[in-house]
Amino acid sequence: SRRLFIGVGVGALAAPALVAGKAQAAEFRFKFANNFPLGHPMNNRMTEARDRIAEETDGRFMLQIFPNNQLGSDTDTLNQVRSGAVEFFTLSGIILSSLVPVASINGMGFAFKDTGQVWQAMDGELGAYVRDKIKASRLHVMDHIFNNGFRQITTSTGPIEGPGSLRNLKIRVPVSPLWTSMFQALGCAPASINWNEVYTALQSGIVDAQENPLSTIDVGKLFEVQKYCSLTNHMWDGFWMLANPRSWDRLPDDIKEIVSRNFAKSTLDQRADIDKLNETLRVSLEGHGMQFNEPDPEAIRNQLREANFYSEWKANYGEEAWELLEKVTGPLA
Ligand code: X2X
Repeated sequence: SRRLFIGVGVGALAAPALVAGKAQAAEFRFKFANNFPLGHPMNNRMTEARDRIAEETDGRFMLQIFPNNQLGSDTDTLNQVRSGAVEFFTLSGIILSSLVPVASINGMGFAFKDTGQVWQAMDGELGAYVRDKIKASRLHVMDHIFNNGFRQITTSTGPIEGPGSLRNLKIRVPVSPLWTSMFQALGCAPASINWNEVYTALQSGIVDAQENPLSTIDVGKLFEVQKYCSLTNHMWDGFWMLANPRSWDRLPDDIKEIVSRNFAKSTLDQRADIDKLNETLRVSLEGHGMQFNEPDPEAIRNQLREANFYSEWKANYGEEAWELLEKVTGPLA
């Protein structure tokens, strides 16, 4: 019968085991795009969310995961989630700031002491403030931010021992005014490059350095093209789960609730996975030949103070946002 045939095509990407018995195409098929390969905790945990949601909605809602910038660079995919070509997209708040200026505030240099402070701010008033601004920019955003982690500097040329090593360093930074401003204040020559071009840019020597959390250095195999890793912990970065607002609003309330709850669970699971990786990956990266050092962060931070970096960004974000940040971190400048 016809019913049997319809069932065959359903769910190549979307939880085949759970829907194999269903003779009905999903009512809602939403794409989720992101910049990490399969095997990264964000994709592992979102795969679990996909399967739980398929089961709880009885196959009505199917998530299709497009990893590894398959649908385009981060800059391109931001346009796609705005237009509705993609329904969900995870993007660093710091990159999102090209559209929503205050969204980079979690990346303020040397602001958070540890991830405890990060969650206090991002699950608290500061995160709520940022999400309101994102929603006012005609994007929907889920309540919890994924973990990328504290960022470290890698180079092919030599370790970062202090502010002097940063002078004229040709370093890749993601496409974002905060990143460019911060590394200029540190005396570097930053180049804005999307993540999907970073490996090639390092390999071909367009830049000599980049900065990312250890889990991202590892998943991007940057140890193949970078020798030194300096543990600067210079900023914390995370990913907001953005949704096209028209697509989101089309969902019935019961499905919205199931999706929100399962995304939230997977986000909290992913945070813990990443914290663990960032704590333990040093040894494995050393095994790949990387050399680590731990420069004094205060000396680098002083360079930012002297360049008036903090007062400039306080003025950019405004008093209200800055106060919410300092409420958690203490005075920054
Ligand atoms: O582009 C980067 O460096 C990355 C992967 O960390 C982000 O998505 C911000």
